[in-house]
Amino acid sequence: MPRIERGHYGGEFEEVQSQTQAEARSVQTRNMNAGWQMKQAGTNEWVDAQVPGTNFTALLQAEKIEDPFYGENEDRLQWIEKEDWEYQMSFEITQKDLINDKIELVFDGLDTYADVYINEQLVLQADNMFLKWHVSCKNQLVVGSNHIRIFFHSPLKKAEPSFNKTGLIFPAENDKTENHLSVFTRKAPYHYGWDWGPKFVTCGVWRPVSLRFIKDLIIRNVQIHQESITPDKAAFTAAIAIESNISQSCTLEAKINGQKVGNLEIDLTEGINDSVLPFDILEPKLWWPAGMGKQHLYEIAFEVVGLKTTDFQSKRIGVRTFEVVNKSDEHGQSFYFKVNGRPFFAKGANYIPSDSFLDRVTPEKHEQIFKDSVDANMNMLRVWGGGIYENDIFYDLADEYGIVIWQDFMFACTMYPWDNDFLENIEKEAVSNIRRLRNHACLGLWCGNNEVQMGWDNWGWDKTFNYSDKDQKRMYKGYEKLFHELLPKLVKEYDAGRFYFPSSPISNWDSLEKFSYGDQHYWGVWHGEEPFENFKKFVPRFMSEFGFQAFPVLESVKKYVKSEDLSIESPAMNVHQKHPRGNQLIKEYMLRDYSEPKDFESFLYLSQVLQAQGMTVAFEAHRRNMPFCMGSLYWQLNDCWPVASWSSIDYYGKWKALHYAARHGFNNLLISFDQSETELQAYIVSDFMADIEGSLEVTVMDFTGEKQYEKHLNIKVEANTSQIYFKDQLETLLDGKGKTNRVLKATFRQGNEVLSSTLYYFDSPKNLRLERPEITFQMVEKDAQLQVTLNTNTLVKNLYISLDGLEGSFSDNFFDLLPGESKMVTIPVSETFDITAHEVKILTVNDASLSS
Ligand code: BMA
Repeated sequence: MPRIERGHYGGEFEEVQSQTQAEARSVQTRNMNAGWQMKQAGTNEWVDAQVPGTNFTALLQAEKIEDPFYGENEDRLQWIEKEDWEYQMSFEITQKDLINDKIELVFDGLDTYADVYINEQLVLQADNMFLKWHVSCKNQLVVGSNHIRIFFHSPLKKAEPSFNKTGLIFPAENDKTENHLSVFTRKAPYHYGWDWGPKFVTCGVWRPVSLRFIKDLIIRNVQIHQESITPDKAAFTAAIAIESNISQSCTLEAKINGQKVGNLEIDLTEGINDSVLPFDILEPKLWWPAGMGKQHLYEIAFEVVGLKTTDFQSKRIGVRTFEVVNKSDEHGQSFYFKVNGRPFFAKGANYIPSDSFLDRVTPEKHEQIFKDSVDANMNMLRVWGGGIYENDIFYDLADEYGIVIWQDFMFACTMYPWDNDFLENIEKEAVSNIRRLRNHACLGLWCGNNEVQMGWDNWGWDKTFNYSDKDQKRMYKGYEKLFHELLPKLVKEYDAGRFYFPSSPISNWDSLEKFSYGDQHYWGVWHGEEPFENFKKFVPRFMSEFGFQAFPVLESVKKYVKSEDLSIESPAMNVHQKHPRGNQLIKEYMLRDYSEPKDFESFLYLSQVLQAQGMTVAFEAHRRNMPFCMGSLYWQLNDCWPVASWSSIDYYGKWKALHYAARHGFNNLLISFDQSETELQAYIVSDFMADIEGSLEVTVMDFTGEKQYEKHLNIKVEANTSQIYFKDQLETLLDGKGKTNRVLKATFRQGNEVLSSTLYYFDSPKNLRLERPEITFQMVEKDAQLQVTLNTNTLVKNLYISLDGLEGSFSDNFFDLLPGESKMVTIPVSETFDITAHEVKILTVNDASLSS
């Protein structure tokens, strides 16, 4: 598969590799990311500044501030958002450069209110972090040294006049600024604080900068539209906008692997020239989401030929059909995805930006997100509306890894202003981002916002903020204008055929009837304090959010607080717990299912075991109920800083117990149990594309490993279904013996290969008679892998193994270990790895509580 050349951001110019000689190119791009400096406005102390970057990261690198994520530093750094900041850099321009017809300064992103001066002449006043800016600047440039200065206004100060004019405090309850100023500024909402995120309201040149020299013409835009697919042929059209400085005839060509697949004669005139170029891919190979097939991608090169100079753009596309089926049916209203005509169950999570300081999210960090997603058998991520429209590379990776992207527009949990200037700004933002993302194979849908309609209907904003009837009417009219009129109109115009809906979820989680319609965020567990068991009752047509918090493990916590702060309620730990009832809820739920943990480390560990246990109930309930329910996206995949949160991967990239549980719960073949008063039933849920014949083995044993029940069944598991394949009476299974020291193991094999295996307990973990185990292990280093083989004399629940100072990814962790079955865990290690230098630590539920 062709992989594109990656820069830090993967912006447009970096993906362009002309097939023509450089001299003949009409467009030359010069990287302008080096040599920047930054200072606080009104001072004279310049420091070197990385671009892409932010004021915070520049200050940190210059050692002007301490690590914002450490201890209680967040509070100490709040002054930064109130100040203005200036960036500057100098560059050379030659006589030859000035021969070009046009020269543009291109900012892939400015955060956010930025006045840009070239040689002290104002050329741009930016006001939207999500926009890319092209500034025509030939007239401002001189031969020799040139200077760019950017004045970044404090986003808070800049929003104040809008607030004063409106006279309304908008209901942005996650925004920790005094008057919820975030709503007036088109900047990542999570920068103002969230219930998992710190408040760092940044400024800076957050995406790459370049200078673009244009001779005769430039391809401004390419939109590829798939017209039809048959096994013989996929037919496309490419709508191409060329900006020309000349009037001349030429040819537009489309090529795949150097082979011409389409061409069009065009008569260029000065200005924008729109053309539609049809092209075909013969015997197309389809693109599938992960787990369903391969991710075939075609790189198409569009080139203008027949002129003195040329321009070139390449786009990578997948051949596939996509449909979101959101229609009335016998239950209510469906909500599911179909790819290449096949309905599929969406498995995945909600993605938030991977850092508060976005320049730190490297291509490697992005790639790790996708590796971790695919390793956990996911096929979908939701880019949630309180973050950012991600970098190009994010969507490139989603294409490559087969992760379907549910894309929110960046609006979350509040109403918004509705004045014309604001709406015009949003229109530019939406058009720019729709254009940028629409050719990606991974793009599944557009959603207007996160939880705005739900909040408006249910969260009592009218009372909390004392809105008059008139204000309420105005506010909601503004809402309708933006989410029911403007955004759907733009999606239709710029990305025709892609599904759009105004707000996720479709309704609130307060009554069961609503679960028959569309997508849901079920927060009865956690916010509503309902038991995990309620995940079985509140099964929607598509679950786009549900979650439960856990702490990072001790090795991670030690990275962000001092040793004297290692207790749950220490001030530093509290800075890193943003949910007001977070600790209390974790403790409450924990004591429902586990005995009190014996110390801080056991508490952290048990919080993860608890989170994984609760979420497993949900994963299985959702999947057992397919095709009624067709999606399970949990809240949330990742963190933007080290914190107690709903994430399954902590800020440092360490998988929590939940991520291992997601891998199991999202396996293409899942064995899942449902217990009534007297009977136990085993469902097998298959997301496979074909039926599978194999054997199901069910055994029940006590915690010393002694078997008392055994059954083998030869079965055919039907593709893309959830069905019951086994049931038996509890009495028979337990053989009249106690349920507190018995475990059932079910394994599905195709030939000798184990496709799925599950353990089932007949009682809550708290009631299980777990003994203090004797665990033995052997370690061997082989082929740059450390292999740890573990054994036990009695059943061990949720064994967590760590090796002091070893950061690598463990092939498994937090697993149950049965006596008589050894388990090997592998960890990649370097050549110089020294086995003796790392102390092994093992935590278990058996040992974690005060009573054990
Ligand atoms: C959902 C999300 C976020 C929030 C999470 C946990 O509502 O959309 O706003 O962080 O719940 O409270």
